[in-house]
Amino acid sequence: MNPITPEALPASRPTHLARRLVRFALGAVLPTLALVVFISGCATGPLVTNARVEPASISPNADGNNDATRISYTIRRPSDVSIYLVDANGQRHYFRQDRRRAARDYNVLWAGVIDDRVLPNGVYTWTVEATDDAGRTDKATGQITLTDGDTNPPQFENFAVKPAVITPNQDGIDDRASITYYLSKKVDELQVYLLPTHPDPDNPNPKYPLAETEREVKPTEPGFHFYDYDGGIDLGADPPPDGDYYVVADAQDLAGNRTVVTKTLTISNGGKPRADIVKGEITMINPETGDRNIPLGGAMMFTATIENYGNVPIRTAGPWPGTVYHSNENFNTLAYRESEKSWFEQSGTWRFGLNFQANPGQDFPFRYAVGRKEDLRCETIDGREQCFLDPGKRGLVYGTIIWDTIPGRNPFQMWGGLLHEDVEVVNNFADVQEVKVADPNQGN
Ligand SMILES: [Ca+2]
Ligand SMILES: [Ca+2]
Repeated sequence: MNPITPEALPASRPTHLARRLVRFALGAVLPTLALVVFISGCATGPLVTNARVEPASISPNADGNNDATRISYTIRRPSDVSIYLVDANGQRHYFRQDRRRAARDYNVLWAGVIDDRVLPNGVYTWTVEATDDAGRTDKATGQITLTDGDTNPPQFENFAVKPAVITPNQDGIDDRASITYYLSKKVDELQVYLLPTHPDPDNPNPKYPLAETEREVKPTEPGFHFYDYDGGIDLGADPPPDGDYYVVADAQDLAGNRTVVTKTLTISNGGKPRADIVKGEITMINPETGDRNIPLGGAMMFTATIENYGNVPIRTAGPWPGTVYHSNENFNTLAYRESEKSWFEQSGTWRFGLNFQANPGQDFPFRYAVGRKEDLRCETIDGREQCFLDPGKRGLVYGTIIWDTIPGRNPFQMWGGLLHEDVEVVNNFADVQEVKVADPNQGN
């Protein structure tokens, strides 16, 4: 048996248009299956028979009325088959070109679309042409009229990707790209994704789809659209591998007009930053006595080691190891006093901090860079010095707190934390220890 076989549809993915066409095709084809006849391989006679295009007039505008026509034909010997339309200027528009076809009946729907565009209104001559292995060519022709076609393709106006290079590693510098455009009309299907400019041949699905930032305008509706792209890292995913990508925006309207636009985006130093306090250990002592009883006005020293065990640099900033805090100060008051803006809280910066029980003010008031300058790599970025603890490196942190006030609770618990500012406290409540400030008025 050689059942009538719908050809593969032109769209590369199951669009609304395709789904409608398939339903239409099945409805038309199934009742005829009972009438299928055997077609034997004929060595002679016409190659193409029974060629028809019905209806002979369509209005490809997705209004549900006469949007598509059915092209049916019989191939009687294995052939290379082309189907094309010739417009009033004599130009050919190929629907199929040199497709290898076995001997049998064929049946395919056509909605007026060639190369992702609805053809302009007009009268066209259709041709089904076949060439067999002996080089003999045969063809059938007829006319089809297109009226009221939707020939207005969707447009991505002002399509922009900024910046052109991102480093999605949550360090607060170039972590995200904004992708924006104005979509000119309602569409049926829309995708925005990253595609490597040099895809790995072993990777069958190299696309990285982008989710639009939620707004009132639905992704398929006309209007301004916005993607805030961080490589997926804020949701815990690893970003795509470092390299060059196309940002592809691809839309298809209901009539089948399809528009694809691209810009380039480079990803470098991408990855989830990973660092911790080595062994979770923090040494806190009164340097005079070696314990944690501090006379009022006395010093408590601490040391800790931070390790970057991830694959991307982590960014840090002062106050630098060795800094002395008075107990009523915090990193903000030091930043004001020293006129050093980089010491204020900064998105994406990593710092080691100390916090204590019943602390009435700023969380983790005593903050420090995650290493000494000699542990770090520093460079000037956009006119400012930025320092990084590179993957595999350790940073030494130490400092002094002068307890010249008595906390509301005494003795009190004190602990460290590794702060990834505006992202998370990576290791809160590290090495909780009891500290006591001796109040001379209470005789202890
Ligand atoms: Ca129509
Ligand atoms: Ca970055």
